[in-house]
Order: sequence, then C-alpha cells, then structure tokens
Amino acid sequence: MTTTLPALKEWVDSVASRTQPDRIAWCDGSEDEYRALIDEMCASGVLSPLNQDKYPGCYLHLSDPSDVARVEHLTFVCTESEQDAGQNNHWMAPDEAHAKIDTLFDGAMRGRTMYVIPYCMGPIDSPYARLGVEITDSPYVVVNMRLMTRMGSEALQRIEKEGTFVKGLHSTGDLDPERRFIMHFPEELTIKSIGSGYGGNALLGKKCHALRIASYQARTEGWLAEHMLIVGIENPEGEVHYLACAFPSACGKTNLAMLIPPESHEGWRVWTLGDDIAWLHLDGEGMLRAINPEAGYFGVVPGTNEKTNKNAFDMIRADTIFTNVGTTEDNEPWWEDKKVGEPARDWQGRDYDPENGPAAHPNSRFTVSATRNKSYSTLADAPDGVPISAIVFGGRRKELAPLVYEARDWNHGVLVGAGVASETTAANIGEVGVVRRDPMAMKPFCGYNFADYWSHWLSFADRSDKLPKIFHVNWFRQDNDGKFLWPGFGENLRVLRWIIDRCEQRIDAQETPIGYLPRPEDIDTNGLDVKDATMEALLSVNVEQWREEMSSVGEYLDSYGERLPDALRSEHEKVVAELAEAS
Ligand code: OXD
Ligand code: MN
Repeated sequence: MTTTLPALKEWVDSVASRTQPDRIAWCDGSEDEYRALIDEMCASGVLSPLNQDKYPGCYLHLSDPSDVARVEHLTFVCTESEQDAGQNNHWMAPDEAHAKIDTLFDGAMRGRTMYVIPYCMGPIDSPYARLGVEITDSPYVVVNMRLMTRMGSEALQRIEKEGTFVKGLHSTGDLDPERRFIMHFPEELTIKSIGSGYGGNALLGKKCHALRIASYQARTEGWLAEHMLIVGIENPEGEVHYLACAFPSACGKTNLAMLIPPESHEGWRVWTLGDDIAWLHLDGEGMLRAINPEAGYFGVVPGTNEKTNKNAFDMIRADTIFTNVGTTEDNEPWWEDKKVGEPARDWQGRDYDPENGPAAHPNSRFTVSATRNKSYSTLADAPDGVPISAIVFGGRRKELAPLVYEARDWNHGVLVGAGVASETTAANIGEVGVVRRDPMAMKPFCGYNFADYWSHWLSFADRSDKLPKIFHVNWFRQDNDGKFLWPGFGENLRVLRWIIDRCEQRIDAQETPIGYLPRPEDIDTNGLDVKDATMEALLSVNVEQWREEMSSVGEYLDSYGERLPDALRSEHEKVVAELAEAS
C-alpha cells in the first residue's frame, strides 16, 4: 500500500530518509493488521496477554518507568511570533525547534519498522471531521490509534480526496527524558514528538492534534476544539439533553460521561458521546453542535470499580489494552480501588510490595473502543453531531466553589471558564495536588495565546442568540475534616437535572454576585444521606473568600496584558463590584 497523494508520499519519503527505518508499513486499520501487531508485540515482550478466560482480548503494556504521563514542561507550541503562542505555552521559534528535534530524528528508526497511520478525527463522513497522518516507530502506538481513532484505508481515501492533513511524526527514540520533546507547529499543521511512548505524548491524534492543533485551526475557521466530554441525559419522558463538560485531566470526566443513574432515578438514561474532547460548531440555525473527534477512550484506571463506574468496569473486561497496572496471581489486571482481587505484581513487573507504592501507577490507563461502552450513543457517529443545551465547567476544589452555579450570560460564562482552577493530578509529570489556574480545562492543550482564545470564545455571542447556558460545578468540596460533602458519581445526575431544568426555564434560581444558584431545596436529595446543613454548605457563597478569588483571577487575567479582551475585563469588574456590595 502507498498513496496517490504526492504531498503525502513526499513527506513519508523525506521522513524515511531522515529516520532510516528498516521497513515502511502503511496501516489499513484492519482487524488482521491489529491481530498481527498484537501477536508480534506479545512475542517481543512489548505486550503480555492478560488472563484470556477472564479478560479476553486484553493485554498489558508496562512503559519505561520514566515515561508514565504527559510532559507539559517538554511540550512546545512553535509559532513564528512568541506572542501568538502566549504565556500559557512553552514557545520555541519554528526554525530552532525543527533543527533541534530533527537532529534527534536522524537515524532514530534504524532497525525498526516505520508505520504510516492515516486517521480521521470525527465521523468519517462528517463535514466537521479533520484528517491526519501519524508516522511512528511504535507498534503500541498503532494499536492504540486503531482503538482511539477512525484509522486506515477509509481515512486515507478521504485524505487523498481533500489533500489536507495534519502531519504527525513520532518516534520513541531512546526514551531518555533529556531527549524528549513534544513540538507543535500550528502554522504548518505539523507535530513532532520524540522520546516518549506514553498516551498524549505519542498518540498524536489526541491532545496534539484534536486539541492543540485543532484549537488553532478552530480559531481561524470559527469553531471550538475543547477538552470536554459529551453526554446525553434522557428523562423518563424520553426527552434528551446533551451537555458538554470541561474538567481538568483526571477529574472524573470518564465517570461523568458514563454516569449510571442511581436507583432512585428510575426511567432516566445516560448516553455517552465522548469522554475527553468535543469539537463545537455553530449550525445554520445558530445552535452549537458537538462531535467527538475520538473513537475510543484512554482513561485513568485506578478508582474504577463496580460502584464508581460500572459501565467502565464492564467495558474494560474485554478487548482492552492496559498500560501500567498491576496483576493478580492469576494474571488479571489489578489496580487500587478495584475492590476485587489482590495484587501479585506491580506496574513495573516486580512482586507487589506496598513499600514500593501502589500496584498500579496513579496514571495507569485503559485503551478501549468506545463501542464497548454499554451507554454508547450511536449519535457519536452522526456527521452533524448533537445540539448542546449546556456547557459545564468544573475543577477539583476543596473549598470555595459551590456544588453548582450558572453564569448570567455567555460573556459571564467565558469569565467563569477562564477562572477555572483545579488541583493538579498524576496525568502530568509534576507536583500533584497544587491548585493552579486551568482555564476551560485547556491550560495544557490550547495551541495559541489564551487572551486570543478568550476573544474567540466571546465572539460567539455576536454570532448566535441560541447559545447554550454556561454552568460551573464542583463535586469535590470537603468539610474541615477533609470529608467530601457531596456523594458524587451517579448522584451527580441530581445536579445535572437542575442544570437541564434551568435550560428549559422550568425553575427559578437565586441571584448571587457569582451567578445563579439553586436554593438547597431545588436539588432533589430524596433517598440521599445528605443533611440540610450539608446542602446549605455545598451551596454557600463565602463573599470574603470570593473577593480573594476574584482578585487572584484578576491578577491572572491581567498577566495576559494588552491582548486580554476588554469584554472579559469588564465581566470581571462586574463581579468584583457585586462582591464589594454584598455583605
Ligand atoms: C487525558 C488527559 O489523558 O487529559 O485525557 O491527560
Ligand atoms: Mn483529557
């Protein structure tokens, strides 16, 4: 197999002449190809089969212990002007970046196979889908890309027809963190990544293409590429509302996307369209519609159990690739909080010893096709996507942010999104548990200057009067003893119901300086062991703390200087003024 598209052929040839692979394999995305690669990797030790009776089609990959998460400090956006990348990104001049990384690619694939992976982000026949080709020397990346994207012959045909595609070059190199870089050239629709075989560093369709490059493209083309799950909530009358929710990495997006209605909610159903990324477009009527560019999930494993996410727990019982989990004596995958079984070996393949830390790495992952999810919505394949009723932002905050509040209008909602802060998690290499600003949950993923990004968001208010309402939620508020106040998981449906009622104008709300809040009695707590006082606490706005918060948000926004849109500044001033008046 090769291609009829000269630009693609020339690029593949030029990469091969630099990297010097032993052979080139064009991936067709077939089941046979997948199986052959799995068998090859089991023979070479890159993968090992898990217990095939209990976990059929499941395999384990243990990564290099230095290569276990995204590496934001080694991730660069390389635009001609440093200001275009913004202070939210690490920047390097494109010439310097190409020169630096190309040297590392010289001869990097000697003795290896170079795989060419044509892929389509989004339903193959969607006008909103975008195309890419990843070249990699990792067969592990190929099989993951097959689960995560629509990859192979059909994608290649569309690439040949349209002629435009994102070029992604990846090599695991020598896995030396000193020679690890993830570089993006949005002006050239190009990604170059070397030195890591892990997740978002290596599966270039995901964070690199569908967020960093796509957010840049989206700005020039008038749409939004966001770090959002897409979920459909169906009430007992059969009415479905679709929500797009942005949360920082490892804050429960997959759980919310697959939420199982609690027993108290007979007749309710939840449909998953996506668990990580949404591409949002205005349609001819001014409705914001979402597609999920991905076709699979690369989810955090620890914490997944029958109670927290039964759909995910069942979904990963077959045809799943596990990365960096532990194993039991009879070779089942094991992770902290699985609630069944005992670990025998840890994620480094050593005999399990609690002295060495957890059996599964906190950022261990499953890769699985979305179609294995029981709550999968076939509308995930709809070319026009689904209409979005509400956008929901959230973060992991011990205090301050109430369980839920609603922005007054779109522009205020952009301020709410821009002010999102959350505790850092193991999804990135770095300190865990430190609160940082993570606007729209896009801090690690926006491919251009945040100030321009907020202007782009604000511009939607001039383009449509049918935009979704914007909300903020916080499932993670704690009492003074560090106990979570809200039960979370399936019970979050109770909060989503209030959100939907607000969208349908079925319920009033209290106006506060930070936006509209439910009264404690507006959230249905029937059958829940949550006391009235707890609901009061969950829905309280501590004016003093919010003044401090707004002053910190103000400082953060000001750090973007001249480029910060005036409309955002004035939204901030409005909230500050309301807080000043409040008692
Ligand atoms: C992810 C992340 O893997 O956000 O989705 O880190
Ligand atoms: Mn993510």
